[in-house]
Amino acid sequence: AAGSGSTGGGAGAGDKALVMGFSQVGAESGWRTANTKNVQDSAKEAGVELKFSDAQQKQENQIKAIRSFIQQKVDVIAFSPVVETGWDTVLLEAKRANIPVILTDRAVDSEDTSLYKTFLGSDFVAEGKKAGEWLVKDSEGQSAVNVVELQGTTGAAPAIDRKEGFAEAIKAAPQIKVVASQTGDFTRSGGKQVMEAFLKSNPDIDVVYAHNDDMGLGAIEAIEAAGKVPGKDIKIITVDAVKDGMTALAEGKINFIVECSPLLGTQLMDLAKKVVAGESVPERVVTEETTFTQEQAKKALPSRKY
Ligand code: GZL
Repeated sequence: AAGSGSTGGGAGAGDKALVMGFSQVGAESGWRTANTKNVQDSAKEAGVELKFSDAQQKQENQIKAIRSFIQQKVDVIAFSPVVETGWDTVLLEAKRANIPVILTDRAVDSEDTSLYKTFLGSDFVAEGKKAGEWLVKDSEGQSAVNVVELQGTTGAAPAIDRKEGFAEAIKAAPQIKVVASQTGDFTRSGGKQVMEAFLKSNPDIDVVYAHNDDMGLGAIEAIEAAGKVPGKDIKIITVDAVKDGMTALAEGKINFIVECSPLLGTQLMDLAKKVVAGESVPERVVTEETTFTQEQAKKALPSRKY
């Protein structure tokens, strides 16, 4: 639910704990809740006082939260922008208040890059490319491969870029066609509802490309309700590699997952301390991530942290 709270802090007598205002997208997916937990745990470990706000996937709530952090004169603001556009005004207000801003997870399309100090997160185009490249290999020798795409939140950087990367990669195999593409808003219920509609309007679907595990898991429910076998009658490719997705992959209901790490907290706290101390930081810090086949998921599951 929406709300804000404070955790961490108390870096010891004398030196004041760094205060961070963090505006989170929401709690729409397993990735997001893992990311929230990691940011909160990392703040505690780093002795950072965290003022946390959940925007329930609404941009106006994020803008309100950032304005509130400015009023509270926090030392640094970090946020994951739910969509790419519409941030310049509030980021200018933070700049005028001399409060540095760090982008984490998702990006903004502001021309003026002086509005934030750095971007910490994944290369979403690369993630889409990895998904497409796997399908190109898997489709060798097939005459026609019909794909339906479950897009993430409309206007969100991961949705825009994962679509772009996938489309780029599948150009290598003209027999692969995206016959339908619609947003499921990164949620399980959204993925299920859109997949139900796709199944009604497209008789022969071969593959689902879902921009996150949660929509892929929703699609599995719709595919099974239609009497088809997910992973066999209709193959599924997703992005994230959270526990529920990796479990479905190990069971063969999903065929391939591109990892997107939510564990950004430690790097975020380090960057925040450097930025507040006036040290220079890279303008972009990209996270390390890999991909998983069914066999790799079976091996990796026991040691996964989220
Ligand atoms: C990606 C992140 C996306 C995840 C989804 O970094 O922004 O948002 O892929 C989440 O699961 O909802």
